[in-house]
Amino acid sequence: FDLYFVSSNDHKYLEAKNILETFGIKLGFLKSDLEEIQSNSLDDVALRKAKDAFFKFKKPVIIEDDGLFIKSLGGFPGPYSSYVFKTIGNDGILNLLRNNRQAKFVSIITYCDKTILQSFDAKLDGIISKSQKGKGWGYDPIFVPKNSRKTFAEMNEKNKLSHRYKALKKFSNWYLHK
Ligand code: ITT
Ligand code: NA
Repeated sequence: FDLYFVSSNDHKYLEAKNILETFGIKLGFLKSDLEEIQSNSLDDVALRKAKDAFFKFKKPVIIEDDGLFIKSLGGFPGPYSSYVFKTIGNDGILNLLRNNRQAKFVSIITYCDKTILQSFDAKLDGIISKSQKGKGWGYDPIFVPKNSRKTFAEMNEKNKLSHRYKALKKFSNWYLHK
């Protein structure tokens, strides 16, 4: 492989691999738990993760940092999405919400090699469903993207419209012409 995805999360890798395949890019996997700095900025977390990943493996890498931002909760869990999922989980989130259910998913893809450090971000607006629907990983059973009636977990076309798809599309345009 010319390019590797460094992450502890198999689901993220499999989706990224499938998405990049559609752009003609083959993506290897280096499964690794990168230490995440505590920061209110997803960008800072992503830059740091990418530098650590390159330093560790000395190969061209991309990493991804995601966050689910819920409007009525002031953007919570945002940069703490991973921790919040592991602690209160989807039921915990559902218990915090009332009428305003607006949310967005943000993805930052950061590329790092010997000379380049470059980020690509994208967001996808949506709402948090009233209950968990469908079988999926992470927040998929509670996130309903804009213009859809299904949660990510219930749909087949997630990889054609997700926050991950949008950020990887930007990355591909750059990577293939770099
Ligand atoms: P890394 O090792 O790559 O950091 P992670 O699972 O910790 O893996 P993030 O910090 O980027 O990944 O993700 C924040 C949280 O958001 C995490 O709990 C994920 O399960 C969840 N998440 C990210 N993308 C998602 C998606 O497409 N669908 C559902 N949940 C998602
Ligand atoms: Na993480």
